[in-house]
Amino acid sequence: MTHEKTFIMVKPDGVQRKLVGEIIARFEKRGFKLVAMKMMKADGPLLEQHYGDLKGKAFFAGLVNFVSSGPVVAMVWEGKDVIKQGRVMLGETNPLASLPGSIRGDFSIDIGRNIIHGSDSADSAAKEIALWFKEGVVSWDCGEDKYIYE
Ligand code: DAT
Ligand code: MG
Repeated sequence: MTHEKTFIMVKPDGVQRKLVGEIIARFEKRGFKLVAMKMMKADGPLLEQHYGDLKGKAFFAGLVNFVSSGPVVAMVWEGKDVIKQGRVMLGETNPLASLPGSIRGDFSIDIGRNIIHGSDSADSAAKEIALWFKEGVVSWDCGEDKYIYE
């Protein structure tokens, strides 16, 4: 189904390092469709909800603190299998385990500075899109779709 959606966020390290355009370009060139985007500062309560599954982890406070330290770019991308494909494009959580060609493998080194977030399942994608884009996303027809999907 070509209307699957995933939540992708460039974290403060990716914004500071001016990787927003590079990341958007990779998703666009692959053929995925941007249906929502905003730059914002995420506060602690939002991030505690977003990373709720990780609450018991030793790195949780540091993670929330870092991701709230500066602007992020939150996006929703749409397309066939985009949740799984987005994760493959990101690489592994630990950049040192990420292959060259992946975003984390090409642009990062430390796990706590891995520059980008991507939903890991249909369930988390739905929750994250609802959490970050309460205003909803944009539905639009892309004229190239007939050259991307057979
Ligand atoms: P991912 O971002 O690949 O979905 P995750 O959901 O397990 O990974 O963790 C969220 C973020 O938390 C991750 O991008 C970086 C940080 N993190 C995860 N494991 C960590 C660890 N062992 N030490 C420090 N930060 C960690
Ligand atoms: Mg995760």
